Amino acid sequence: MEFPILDKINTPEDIKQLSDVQLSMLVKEIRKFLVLKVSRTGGHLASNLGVVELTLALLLCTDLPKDKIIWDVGHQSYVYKMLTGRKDMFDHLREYGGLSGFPKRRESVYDAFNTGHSSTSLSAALGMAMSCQMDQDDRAVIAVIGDGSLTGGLALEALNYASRLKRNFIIILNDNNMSIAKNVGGLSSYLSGMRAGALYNDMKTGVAGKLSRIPLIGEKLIRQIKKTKSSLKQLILPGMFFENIGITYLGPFDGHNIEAMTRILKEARKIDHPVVIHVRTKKGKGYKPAEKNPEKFHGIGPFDPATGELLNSNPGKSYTSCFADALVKAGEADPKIVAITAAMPDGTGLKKFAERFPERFFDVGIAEEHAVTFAAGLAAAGYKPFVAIYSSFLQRAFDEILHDVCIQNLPVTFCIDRAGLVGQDGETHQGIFDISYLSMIPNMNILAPKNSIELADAIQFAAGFNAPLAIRYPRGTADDVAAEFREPIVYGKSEGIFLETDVAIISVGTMIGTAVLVRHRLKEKGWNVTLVNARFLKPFDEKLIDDLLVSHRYIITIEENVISGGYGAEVLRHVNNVGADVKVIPIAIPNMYVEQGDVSLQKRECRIDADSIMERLEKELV
Ligand SMILES: Cc1ncc(C[n+]2csc(CCOP(=O)(O)OP(=O)(O)O)c2C)c(N)n1
Repeated sequence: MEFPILDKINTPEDIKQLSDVQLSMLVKEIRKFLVLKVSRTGGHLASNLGVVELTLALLLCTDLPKDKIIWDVGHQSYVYKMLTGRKDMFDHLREYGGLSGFPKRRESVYDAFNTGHSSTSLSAALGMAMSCQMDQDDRAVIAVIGDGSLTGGLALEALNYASRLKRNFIIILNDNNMSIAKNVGGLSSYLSGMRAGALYNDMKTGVAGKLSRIPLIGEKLIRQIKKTKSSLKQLILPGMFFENIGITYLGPFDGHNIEAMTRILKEARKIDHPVVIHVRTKKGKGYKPAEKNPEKFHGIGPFDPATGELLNSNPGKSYTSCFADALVKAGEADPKIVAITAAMPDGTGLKKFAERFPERFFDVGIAEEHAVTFAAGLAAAGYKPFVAIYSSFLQRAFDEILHDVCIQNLPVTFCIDRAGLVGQDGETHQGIFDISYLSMIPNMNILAPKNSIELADAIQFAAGFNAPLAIRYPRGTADDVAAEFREPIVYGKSEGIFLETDVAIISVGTMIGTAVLVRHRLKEKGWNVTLVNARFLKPFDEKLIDDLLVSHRYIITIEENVISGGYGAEVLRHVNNVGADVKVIPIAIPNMYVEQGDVSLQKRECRIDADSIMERLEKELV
């Protein structure tokens, strides 16, 4: 495929040399390029298709890399990357060692701040703008945030603080009425209200202009209306919310009109305090399948660009889907069961629960902290909340778990999807810290099912359990390794699978597949090998360890979590406490951020795959 104009763009300066005609040709080429490349590698397509013109307008109006542009979440930064010298890296988008799917300071001087989790851009950009204020540096600082990400508490905290800044600071509110799914909540309705109206500036100048021409009372009327807290004022001054908290509001504008956006960006640069430019865009713009189904194309695997059909459309049942079915079943048996998602009804599988029990399902927006304390409130009032959040996003809600759920010992179940290594989204999205950050919290209980059958059993167990409980399970296709072993779940008890002597392997959750393989290889080398499914990581089954200490010389723990604060560390602590002469070999992820790539590569890099474990055991078992 030919990209005659795009091929010549190596820096943002090259864009500034283009004629209007060339610019509109470039827009088309960028969309073609995006669809072509993402169809091969997978990635965040719909959001990028929606910001093509917006990105071009930003590049036309800034002096990069001196000026700073911060992309919220950063999943929509592909166009920006493409136009800032990285288009040749798109064949390796999200691959190990390749182009990151999110902004990365170490990747390019054009990336001002690393992102990946939502709603951070305003705080980070405000910090940069404040530093410019202190240094009397006049560079532009611009944050681009979606209407979904604006529902996050951190973004609202930053908005509250913005008026403290006494210099220019531009917030582009990229409003497509979507988070991953349809956006939710009062703020979203507020934006919709503005979206439905005529373009603000026309209206403002139109109405105010007409009123001011009324002799004697015209100006007074305008002042009066500006003071009135009525819906009329909202009609005339959309963006009142922003204006009232000290941020000038401009918009809404058509985010697909480069000329209009460059004009308003230049105007906005002249304002000596924070300003929000509200632009309307269409998620998936220019590619029919994505326009029709922006949720599917938010983050997508490789697909056929001609039809939009996924290439690997039958990967088998996922853990997410097993969880979803089990929760619907539990919900049928107990009307007090409610389900909560933070803007990910599809990703967490809760869509099924929502369809079956719409009145017992809550999508709270990208608001993990609120989701957890909201669940605590429901639990305190007698309901049985299941909060489904990805492991890495739940990091946000640490204090809410500790302070609002666990101190009161409330029966909230945390369904932690994407626990373990997640692949292409890389270091910001790895679910490798949850065992550590949860197991330190008193009253928290943690269950790691070994396969999808046990995951369903765990959900059933949770339905009858009356305290905080976290159930962790990974991304991807459900595994039924060791399906023939299905001991009923007993609180705080591990599950013995093969009971022998000498060497004991204790496997955590779905690392059972690796553990079975390692056991097999050790047995081939003549070792007697016990295999245990840890199942409950908290409370920790001390009795099991004490029993193993009697007849084993080695205890190997295998988990997909960082070593610090993990299950193996707990076993080590216990063995040290009882003073047994048994060597503990904890196999876990080193304390590091694991980069993007295939999960199997990541496992090798972390040395938690069967081959690496065997290499280590050959040295350690004597
Ligand atoms: C803390 C956190 N929770 C959830 C996500 C998953 N997530 C990635 S993008 C996204 C939607 C963002 O919506 P919006 O900001 O409107 O951007 P759009 O994709 O619509 O352009 C969500 C929920 C995340 N990245 N970070």
